[in-house]
Amino acid sequence: TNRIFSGIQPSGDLHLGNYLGAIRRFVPLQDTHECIYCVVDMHAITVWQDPEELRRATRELTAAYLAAGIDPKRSIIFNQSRVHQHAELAWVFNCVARIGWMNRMTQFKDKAGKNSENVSLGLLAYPSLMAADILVYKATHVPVGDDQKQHLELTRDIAAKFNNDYAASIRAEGLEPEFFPLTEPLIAGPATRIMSLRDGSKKMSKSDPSDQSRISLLDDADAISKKIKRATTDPEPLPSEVEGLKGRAEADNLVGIYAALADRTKAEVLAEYGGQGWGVFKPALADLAVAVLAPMADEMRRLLADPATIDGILAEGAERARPIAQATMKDVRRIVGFIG
Ligand code: AQP
Repeated sequence: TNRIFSGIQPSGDLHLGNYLGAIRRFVPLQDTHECIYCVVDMHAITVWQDPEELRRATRELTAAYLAAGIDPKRSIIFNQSRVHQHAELAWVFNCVARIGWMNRMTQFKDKAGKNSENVSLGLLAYPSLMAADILVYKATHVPVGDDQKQHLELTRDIAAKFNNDYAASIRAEGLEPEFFPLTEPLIAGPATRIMSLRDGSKKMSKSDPSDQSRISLLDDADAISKKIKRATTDPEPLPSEVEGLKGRAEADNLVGIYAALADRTKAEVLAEYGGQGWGVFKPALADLAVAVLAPMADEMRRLLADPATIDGILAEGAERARPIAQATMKDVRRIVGFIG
């Protein structure tokens, strides 16, 4: 069977990049795969989160999943901390993975910066927990943004090393030699990396201190329009061909956002807007963004008005996820040699 797992951290305001690069892509996969979509609250606390804010962000992300069209009857939606097997398997993986592997992760280097001695141990071990999230369900595919590819490769390395280190025990227990699958990425279409509105060389991110750098999923029409109008650009008009976007990171980003929101290619967008200035293109982009995002924001607000229902959906999702995770951990305990 084909099983998908993916997760997003409730670590701040969800933004257009999270939507176009992740959430929106989760929806059609429900037609072809068994899907597990997680709110990875344990990942979020690798950097300090205010507890009340963590609860708010957990509900907001759940509301975004639902408003985008993820159906909690067909797919499993839950928050990670509720299914304890994630943490349990992550510990085993901490003992399988090597510190050197973790030190090589570019996201760790970016997030830790120069201060790498004084970030949480959890931030370094993050990919090990991510591997546990995926492999505790033996997921075959993970839809990831291009920024998460390196972590998924590490997940495969951990699976392979576990299968190899414990090969004799896996055989003795009568289990499949490829006990953990080598999970494949699901390659995304174009515009999977949305860049900051202030700086075309940085990705749009929840943790960017500038609110102007991102379009948040709960921004109202006015805020969306203002942010797009103020977005950094060069003074040149739009080129007529995709080639002309080379070396123009900001222009490339805005055209990419338009294309993704309109479900068209950049070439098609440029065929329409090539030669036009920003005074024409930015208002058109703002209108399009509002048309796509406003209905979703309305639905998110409606859902968030009733937090008990959201919490109930997460609880039910966890009830469905847990037996799958328990079955894997039961085997893992025997494979590793734990009694009981
Ligand atoms: N700018 C982006 N463009 C496209 N996709 C993106 N994703 C994140 N930023 C962009 C995708 O959204 C999912 C969320 O991942 P995450 O919550 O685990 O954290 P992240 O990738 O570190 O995302 P953020 O928003 O930048 O959060 P912070 O600032 O906390 O690090 C992933 O599928 C990711 O690919």
